[in-house]
Amino acid sequence: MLEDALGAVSAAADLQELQEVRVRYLGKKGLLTQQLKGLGALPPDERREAGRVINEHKAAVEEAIRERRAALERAALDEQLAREAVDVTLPGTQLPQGGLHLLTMVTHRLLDVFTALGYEVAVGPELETDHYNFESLNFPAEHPARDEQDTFWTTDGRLLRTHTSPMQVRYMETHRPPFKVVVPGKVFRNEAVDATHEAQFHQLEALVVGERITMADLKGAIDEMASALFGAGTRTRLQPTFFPFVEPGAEFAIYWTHPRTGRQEWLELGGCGMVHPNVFEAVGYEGVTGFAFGFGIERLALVPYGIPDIRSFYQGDLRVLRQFRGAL
Ligand code: YSA
Repeated sequence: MLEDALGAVSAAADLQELQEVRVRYLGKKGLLTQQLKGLGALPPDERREAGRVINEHKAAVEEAIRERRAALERAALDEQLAREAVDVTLPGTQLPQGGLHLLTMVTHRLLDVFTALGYEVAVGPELETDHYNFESLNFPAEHPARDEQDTFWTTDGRLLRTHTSPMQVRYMETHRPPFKVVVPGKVFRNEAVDATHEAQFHQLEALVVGERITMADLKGAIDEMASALFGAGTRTRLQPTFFPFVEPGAEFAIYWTHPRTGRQEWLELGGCGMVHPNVFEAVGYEGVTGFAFGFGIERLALVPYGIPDIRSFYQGDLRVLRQFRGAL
């Protein structure tokens, strides 16, 4: 029986089988247990020797089971470790890396230029009121200049701002001069979309107010920006034009070398002028003057990088966007 028991123990292929062998020999009704129980039936002189032998066998079977269990558990653990092994020296999975959109990079670059010149940066709401977008900027209702900025209206009578200029008034309402501030942001126009016009685009607005701010300061600020962006000594020009919230008003352009054609040409950027007295009156400012300018950021990004169509900024085509990764 001992041989059978030891053979069964070493043949047990897993812990479940080993448990069955243990029950078969050492359980309450197990074969060795039965033998022990049968000792009482033996004559007293045989009982002691038989008891010793059975107990020895029992201990041997218990020991064999303990060893087999340890071996099976070790094998199971080894197998699990092998199955779940991780090779920490293998190269990791490459995650796709995003990048900043060209317009974001150009905006950051512009903000760097202006903050270095001491300008503060402010942002304002894209959903505006008629008051801030037009009325307070000296566009009364029915003023023909409103036609130039056709607008998306909401059903509650508000509108998507058509330019960043409303922030001039919002900023002046909450700050006292002197100050220099720039406002980047998204603007919207109800326009026929083509290669140079989008219904949604970005502008950067600058506003400087103080005691003796002049048109020469305006020209100087535009010159500084042009030199920072396109190199020292870059020429700029102002040409008279009309915006209701400035007097005098002008369009401004930068003379630069087109990187693709190599030709020197004027790049029209946006509008500018001296803040109109009616605008100062609307915010309760007295005894100060100021200048402002605003321009399209897409325009500034389109031409230098030779992008033929403004719509490519918003189509999300990675083949286009990837070309400008780290461009600035
Ligand atoms: C004028 C005087 C100031 O003291 C301050 C700001 C201004 C600018 C004024 N708020 C304005 O929006 N003028 S604008 O209608 O001529 O637009 C300025 C620039 O925005 C344009 O020169 C152009 O670069 C860009 N822009 C206009 N419509 C656009 C557009 N860019 C893309 N798509 C459109 N639909």
